[in-house]
Amino acid sequence: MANIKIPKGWEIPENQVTPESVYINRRKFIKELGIVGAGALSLFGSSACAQDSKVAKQLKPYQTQPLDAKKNEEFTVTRKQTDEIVAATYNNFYEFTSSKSTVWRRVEKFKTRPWEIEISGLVEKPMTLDVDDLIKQMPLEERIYRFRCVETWAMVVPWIGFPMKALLEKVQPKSDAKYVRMTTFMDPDVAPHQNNFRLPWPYVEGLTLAEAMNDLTLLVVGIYGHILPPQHGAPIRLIVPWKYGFKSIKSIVSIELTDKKPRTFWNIILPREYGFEANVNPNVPHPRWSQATEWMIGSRERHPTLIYNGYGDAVAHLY
Ligand SMILES: Nc1nc2c(c(=O)[nH]1)N[C@H]1C(S)=C(S)[C@@H](COP(=O)(O)O)O[C@H]1N2
Ligand SMILES: [Mo]
Repeated sequence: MANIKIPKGWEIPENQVTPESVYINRRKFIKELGIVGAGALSLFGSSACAQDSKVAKQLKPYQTQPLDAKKNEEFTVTRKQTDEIVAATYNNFYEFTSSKSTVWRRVEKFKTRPWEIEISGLVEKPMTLDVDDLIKQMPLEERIYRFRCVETWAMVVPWIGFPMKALLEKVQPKSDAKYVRMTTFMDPDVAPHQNNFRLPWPYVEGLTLAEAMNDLTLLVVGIYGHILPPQHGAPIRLIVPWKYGFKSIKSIVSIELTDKKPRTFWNIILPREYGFEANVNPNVPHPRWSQATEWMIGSRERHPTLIYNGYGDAVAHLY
């Protein structure tokens, strides 16, 4: 697996960020004007607005059901929250496409319910659960986190989820469990890039057990007061806010406790560029670009990157 030749086109989008920012600002503009349906568009005559109305209509199916959860005030940030429409239309979900601004449209056939998640390996109580049964048993809360992609884009969003620790305590890791290995669904009929046999599908990520048990580590089932929409990794995804975004695996079907460090998707593809640990660090440049600064999607804001993405107090002791 380690010798896979990566098609050039696959690598490029990881660093192609500028054109999308222009596109997204237009989306933000529509949101701010409060245009949600085609009717409101009669206010404008231009063809650009006709195009925007099409986008607004297409986005509708992804405006999912409300999901209530108490805000945990311990987890908030001073930086301005990213607009929902911006976060929902700029995604990485390589199973569907490498074009970030189109993921939200290409997930149309992706059925995220019913959905089962299997917890197995070195645990006392292995189990397979329907995701909605799991959600009912878990302590849901809302947390506003910074999020930092390895490509240098960043956002601030309110996730709804529960600490991974709560699930692990339920299945009871055995004393020899050292790592948690998580796997995304596999369905090439729905997710066309999974037909690319040169890539090591399904997407796999991993954490040490200590990282998985850290209070910051969330299993996420909602965002902005809604059920997680497909493009964000419905019905359940990981969020580890002190690590680069690729660690935060989407649409999880399996969580396995192991005693061996798992090989992970990007690490298999480009081991010199994407490590297992992948903690946000302004002082360690990516081999192809600097990590010193980051830009907030949907805006022109640029900020210095923070070590551990600003979460050092909670996680620095792990390293
Ligand atoms: N299964 C899967 N999970 C994934 C990815 C992916 O391509 N497939 N992309 C990762 C990357 S690189 C990032 S930055 C985040 C993006 O999450 P968002 O689209 O919800 O912002 O998801 C991560 N999780
Ligand atoms: Mo990313």
